[in-house]
Amino acid sequence: MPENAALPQPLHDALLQLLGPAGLLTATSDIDPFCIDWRALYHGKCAAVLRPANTEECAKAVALCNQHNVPMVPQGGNTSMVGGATPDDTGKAVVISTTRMTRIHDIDHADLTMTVEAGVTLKAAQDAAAKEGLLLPLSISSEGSADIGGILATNAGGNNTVRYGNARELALGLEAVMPDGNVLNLMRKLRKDNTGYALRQLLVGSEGTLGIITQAIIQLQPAPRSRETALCAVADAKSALDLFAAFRKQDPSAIQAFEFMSGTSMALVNKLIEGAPLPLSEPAPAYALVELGSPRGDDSLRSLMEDVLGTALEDGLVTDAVLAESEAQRQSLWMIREEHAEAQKRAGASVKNDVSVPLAAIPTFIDEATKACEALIPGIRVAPFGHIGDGNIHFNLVQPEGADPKAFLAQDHAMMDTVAAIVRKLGGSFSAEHGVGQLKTYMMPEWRGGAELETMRRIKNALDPKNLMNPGKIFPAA
Ligand code: FAD
Ligand code: 2HG
Ligand code: ZN
Repeated sequence: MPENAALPQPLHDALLQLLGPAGLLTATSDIDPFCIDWRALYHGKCAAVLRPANTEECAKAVALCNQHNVPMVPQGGNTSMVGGATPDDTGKAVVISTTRMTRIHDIDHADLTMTVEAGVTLKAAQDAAAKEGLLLPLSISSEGSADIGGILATNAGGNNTVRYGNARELALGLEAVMPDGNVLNLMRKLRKDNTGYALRQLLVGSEGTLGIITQAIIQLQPAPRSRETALCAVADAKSALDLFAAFRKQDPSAIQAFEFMSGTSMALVNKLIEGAPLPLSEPAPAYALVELGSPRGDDSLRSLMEDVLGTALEDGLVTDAVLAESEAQRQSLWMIREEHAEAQKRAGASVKNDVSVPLAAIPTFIDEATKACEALIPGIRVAPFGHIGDGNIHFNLVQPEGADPKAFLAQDHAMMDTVAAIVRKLGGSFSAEHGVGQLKTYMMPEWRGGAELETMRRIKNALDPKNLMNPGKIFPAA
């Protein structure tokens, strides 16, 4: 692998003067952690890591890099599942990290908004909202590290999308440093504002290819005053969907989360994560985790949960269930769900298919994709889980026990293409929430080719004619 290339001396000196030693990292041991992704699939190189402390510093640093034609890779919590925040291995780029931009400016109770800098972690933002009796309605397992900038840049989804939408729906206002260093200030708190193109929505989900998000105004909600959470054993995805429909029929607005876990994936959590045993009497083929929430503080939610689950148990739709009786129990049920990604990481190499299909097609998708993958690689562990209420299944494939991880990963495209063909036939998407990053660029021509990809390229060229902002992401090499 090539060594880290040095920054051109005049650029180095200008950046050091602008950012100070805390804002410019060049020692290999300091910058290496910024060059490896969470899954350790990509080991890139960079010339430096820039850590601006505010928008002004970020804008000036970007302008300098642009003048010197240095590529820039925006990075937040570095939890991308698709190598989106990892530089390539030429070592020419700088990583621009938002980790020092951590101010929460304002929580507005009239408009129900929070104004934050991009480097505030989702967890810190959620906690700040909770302290004021409000809810930041986005929840993902990486929330301790993932930050507001990264979440908006990827349009993250997660556990509460079924009720409140993706990150996109929460972004009322945005500020971004564009590739030439200009600041685009879209920091408006308005729910109604039809004044031309919605540029903030262009930046949301742009995966760092159009600019660096530096601040945002996020919509909040009143915190639910009551919550009910249950883990249910079910026969399969079809039963989980029938249970979802039963809750939705009673009160769609009460469903805060509806998650699916296969027996294979659950077993990995129970085996590999300390303190996460199965809280049911015996293992099941599949599970649903349901959370209801209500602004009312009465016991109507408990009645709703008990009524629907009671009928489902009588009908055999649910074979066993545990209801959280305290906040601690609620958290331990969620811990089991949230550890799925970590458990699969510990189980060896895995190939992720973060797909979505229409709800009705999920059982067919899981059946067909399971059979196809088992035929492709004997012994493969098919371990799907995910946000089934949104039609989003993480159809993850874990290496056969004892297999060589490298040999398994060498077949990643064969596995991804096998799954993708079925997703495509069923009218789905190859990336529901994790984005394209560098992992899935090769799929773009087939899935988004023609006018759609061409329009994306024109936007990219117009805003970043030198292709300096996160090159190699989203777009396949020309
Ligand atoms: P990074 O990984 O640092 O960057 C992600 C992308 O955004 C890169 O392309 C990067 O260049 C760009 N970027 C980062 N910051 C900025 C910025 N300020 N301006 C412009 N571009 C920027 N995702 C989900 O959607 N739902 C989940 O449930 C979910 N669960 C996860 C669980 C685990 C354990 C892990 C490891 C990841 C999970 N993810 C999930 C994926 C990931 O956490 C999210 O995509 C998250 O939004 C990334 O935030 P980040 O700050 O870590 O971004
Ligand atoms: C989740 O839902 C994340 O937990 C991670 O999106 C999914 O590990 C995965 O594939
Ligand atoms: Zn997810």
